[in-house]
Amino acid sequence: MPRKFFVGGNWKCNGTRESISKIIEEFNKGPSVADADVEVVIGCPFVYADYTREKLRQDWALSVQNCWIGKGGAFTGEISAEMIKDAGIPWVILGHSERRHLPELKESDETVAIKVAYALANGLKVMACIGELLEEREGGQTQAVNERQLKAIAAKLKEEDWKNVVIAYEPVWAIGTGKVATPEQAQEVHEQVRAWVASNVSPSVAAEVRILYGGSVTAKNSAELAGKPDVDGFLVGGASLKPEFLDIVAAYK
Ligand code: G2H
Repeated sequence: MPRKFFVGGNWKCNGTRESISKIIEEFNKGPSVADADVEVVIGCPFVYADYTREKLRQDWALSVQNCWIGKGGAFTGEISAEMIKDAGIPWVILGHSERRHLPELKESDETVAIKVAYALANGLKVMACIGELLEEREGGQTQAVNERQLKAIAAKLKEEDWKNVVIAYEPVWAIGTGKVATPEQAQEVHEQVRAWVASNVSPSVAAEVRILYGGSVTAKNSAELAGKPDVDGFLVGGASLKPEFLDIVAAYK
């Protein structure tokens, strides 16, 4: 079965009711994807989830950008996977590099892996992010870092869990910097990631799992990236707050 193209928007910590209303008005003008070979998911801030769902076209799904590591309880300020599921939100982005690397957050491979497993066990679908820092790339560590991050996640999942996971490869040096990976750089890593999944999870999961590229994706560079055989879609930050996101969605064609 061919892998259905996947485009995730990651609004990060951006937006107001006014700006969300405006951008959704633009998104809702785009052609229906209900029967198209593309799945579209918008990752909004928790506090705007209901508002976004109310306004957003029904053929695009909703995600949030984080969740608590386990069951809810006395964890002030946190939001559990059960709550996200109960609120009718099907997706969560986990392991984003901003959560892994910002000094205020510093989520470890293990924390990310526990979150991924817990979210899946509670009925959410997960965009699981991995990716290397600039110094890791320059030190020839790209493959090792991606495999280490993946290994932590894979160790906690059963084979059937993977049908609810998409992997987002986001080289940290390309995030929000305007420095996009070349299609060849993206393909090289995506191929390595798929090979790792084939050897360490199973060949059928490797054949089916969608591997997204993230990092300064724009309407301009998306078509060429999408042309690479192991690039199954995108996780888009800055450009998902702009009308050009519709052109990125159309890159599957
Ligand atoms: C990477 C990406 C979205 P941007 O973080 O996850 O952001 O497209 O702004 O580089």
